[in-house]
Amino acid sequence: MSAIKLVTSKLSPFGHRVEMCLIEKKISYEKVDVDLSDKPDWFIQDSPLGKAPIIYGNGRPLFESIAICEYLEETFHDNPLHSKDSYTRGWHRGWMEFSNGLISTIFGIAFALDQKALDEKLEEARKKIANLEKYLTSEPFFGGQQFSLIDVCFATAFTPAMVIRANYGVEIFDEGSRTDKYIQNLIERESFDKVIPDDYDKVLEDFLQRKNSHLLKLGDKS
Ligand SMILES: N[C@@H](CCC(=O)N[C@@H](CS)C(=O)NCC(=O)O)C(=O)O
Repeated sequence: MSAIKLVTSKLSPFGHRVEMCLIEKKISYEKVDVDLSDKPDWFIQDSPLGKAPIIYGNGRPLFESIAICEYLEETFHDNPLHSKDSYTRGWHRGWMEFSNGLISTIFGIAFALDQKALDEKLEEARKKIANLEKYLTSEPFFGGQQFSLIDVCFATAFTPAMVIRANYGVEIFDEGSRTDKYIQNLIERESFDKVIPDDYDKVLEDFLQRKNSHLLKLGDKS
């Protein structure tokens, strides 16, 4: 039997974050995807904020992806994803919060209904990424050689940005930049490959259609 049951949705970067953490830490889990546009009653009952992901482990369902990842890290000691140094952990936790803001801005690009809204969100994203770029001074990962929770957060935060760039031609970060190289290092991770569904592009496109996203008007994706 799996130690953890993860309830998420196929497109959720927060769910991808938790699943990547589970894989990196080699924790056995089972996964259930829910349709967030038609939430089942049990999900509404169990998720206090009505959001995915949640996990079932040892007691009441846990919610909020960072709280979940921190729980996993504190409980399953093998394959640590946090530095032993408390100051570094604090630094990384600050950047984890930054990654949440980045996700919301990147999804703002996806939600934009016209060119003006898209340009505004794009400028916001590029400012945030320029800020990150200043601190990307180690390789191959955020903290150097050790792959950490903050790398999980950035890998999964940037996934929609990569697909938006590839399929809709919107450059959220510059090719060849430190951010670009950093993301390349992250996506080579086996755990990343495992959590991003094969039909991610299609799921994102369906989502953009439901939201009437301006991105779909930006040209032929073939
Ligand atoms: N802060 C939350 C964010 C979770 C979140 O926004 N999940 C989205 C999917 S990516 C969701 O469930 N949206 C459905 C809704 O808000 O109704 C976390 O880190 O878990």
